[in-house]
Amino acid sequence: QEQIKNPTLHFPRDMGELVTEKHVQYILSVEKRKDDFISVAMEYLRMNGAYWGLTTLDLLGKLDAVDVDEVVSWIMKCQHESGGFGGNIGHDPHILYTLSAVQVLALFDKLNVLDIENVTNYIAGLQNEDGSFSGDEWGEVDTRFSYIAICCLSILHHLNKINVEKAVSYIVSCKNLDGGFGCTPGGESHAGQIFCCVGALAITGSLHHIDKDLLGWWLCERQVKAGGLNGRPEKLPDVCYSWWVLSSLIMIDRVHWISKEKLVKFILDCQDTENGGISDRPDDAVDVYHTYFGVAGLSLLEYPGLKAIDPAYALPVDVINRIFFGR
Ligand code: GRG
Ligand code: ZN
Repeated sequence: QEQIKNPTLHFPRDMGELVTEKHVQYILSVEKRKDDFISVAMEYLRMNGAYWGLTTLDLLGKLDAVDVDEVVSWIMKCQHESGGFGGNIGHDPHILYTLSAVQVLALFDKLNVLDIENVTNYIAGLQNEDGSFSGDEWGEVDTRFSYIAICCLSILHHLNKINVEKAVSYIVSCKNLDGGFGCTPGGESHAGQIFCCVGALAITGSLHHIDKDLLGWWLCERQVKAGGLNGRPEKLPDVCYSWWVLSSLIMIDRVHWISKEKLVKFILDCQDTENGGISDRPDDAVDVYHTYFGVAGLSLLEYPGLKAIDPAYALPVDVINRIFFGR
């Protein structure tokens, strides 16, 4: 049987293939369709949606299909005087949207439009006495926000504005006996939360706090018979865990504990091969979120023709190299 050459992976022709051009058209059509029902219902997520859609385009090698100035000027209109960004123009700032705004500007090599002091002061101001982070002025605490703060400040070269040692010890206090992490101390292990904690520990050079074999075991047990990954025991597989679980396995160097071939097949089976886009499970409706995580997962799996993505920063490796090595 004909195989595409790859030193570690075999992609049999009958596995189906990534319909790249259809996905590009799908993302571009969603970006334009701003006032249909779903877009209105999801309006508060527009900044995250921009990150998912534009990162997907970049991984597919088609970022040049969008108008950079239009995107950058819209992003800057979403910034609040506090330095944080809202999900859309006129919305309250939140750390979630602030990371997406910074990530999109990084994709376009436009971080220079930012008032870095203002943005980094906003993020640093969300750190609490115990080292944890709140998501906004209302105070909800979650390890998601620890990851976001650390990722964002690292991209902006301002990790020194927070107490990194306390931030790390708070994350470690959310570690469970099964090797995983929850959203607050004692919270149940969940793959999304594990990505956040492992990512934050990776960025701060603190992975020694993780029992890699124990966590690797929990993570590789997320692969179900059909090849997809779930987010917790007994749950259904979902394409987005191809990101949350797989990136974590890569960061702790245990990715060889799952079947990459079976996972590739599961993701490809979730494509709408006619109209583009990827869904959470085969035959469900597609959305930009799962399209991003499907393509990002395939990138982590070294699927041919895709840009490589960094498992900790969730940005293309060439963007990360530009930020940290100036090339
Ligand atoms: C830059 C990639 C990136 C992320 C930014 C927001 C964030 C940081 C991370 C979110 C991590 C997280 C908690 C992801 C999980 C999302 C999800 C699918 C939740 C659903 O969980 P359940 O348990 O659903 O309700 P299932 O049925 O899948 O268990
Ligand atoms: Zn999902």
